[in-house]
Amino acid sequence: MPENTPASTAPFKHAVVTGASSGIGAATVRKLRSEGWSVVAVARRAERLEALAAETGAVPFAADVTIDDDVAALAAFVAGNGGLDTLINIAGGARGADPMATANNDDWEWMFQVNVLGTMKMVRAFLPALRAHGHGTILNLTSSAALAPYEGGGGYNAAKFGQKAITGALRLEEAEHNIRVIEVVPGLVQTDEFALNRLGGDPAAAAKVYEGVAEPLVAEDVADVVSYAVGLPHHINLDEIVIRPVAQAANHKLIRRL
Ligand code: 8X3
Repeated sequence: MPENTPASTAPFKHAVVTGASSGIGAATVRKLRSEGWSVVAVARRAERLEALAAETGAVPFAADVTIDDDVAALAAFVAGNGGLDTLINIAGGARGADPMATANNDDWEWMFQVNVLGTMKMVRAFLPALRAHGHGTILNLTSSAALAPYEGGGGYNAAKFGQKAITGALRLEEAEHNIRVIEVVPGLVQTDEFALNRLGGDPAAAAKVYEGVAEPLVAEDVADVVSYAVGLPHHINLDEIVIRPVAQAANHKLIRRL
């Protein structure tokens, strides 16, 4: 950066990416690194982060976004390692596909913790640095489950509707601080862990989610869109990007060729 360029107006390209141990988070770290970003990769599973760091040159930091002390330690670490201009909240997920009649308290609480409270805690911790930077970006990964409820989706729908709501509030609150807030809203994405985690680790049940779908999205498809959105000139805000496979014309219309 030229010496006379104020830090607050310079392109910076320092990102923090959560959910980095697998799936869309890991693919996003790979994509951003390939485009020259500095990345702090965050997830609970340290060994996976170490492998990703060795592969990509990202800086690993093991933390649980739902734990206040972890988030505070992460914020201090980032502040001491070059700061950030872009926060990418990918940590999240679904547990269970029960109807309301048999809803499981623990599953619902976990989904609210990681999708809603985890996003809030990360945003709250990093807003001071993003405001100080002057051209901050926050990207939250929600889901098409935030657009329409479906049977067996109640807990996940509620968590993702909630995460969508806080993303909207944040955009309104932070515009005056020149922080753009992007929401990426994926539909069916075939990853190693999403359906497996949701369905109690049952690989056959997880495979059925994608059965007969010619080309579900993969993590790299979403990572491409994430990196495009955060790489645009800062005055352009893609507020809300819905990304689905062609075979999924809507939540309720998924073409399976069986
Ligand atoms: C995942 C999309 O269709 O399983 O976030 O709710 S869906």
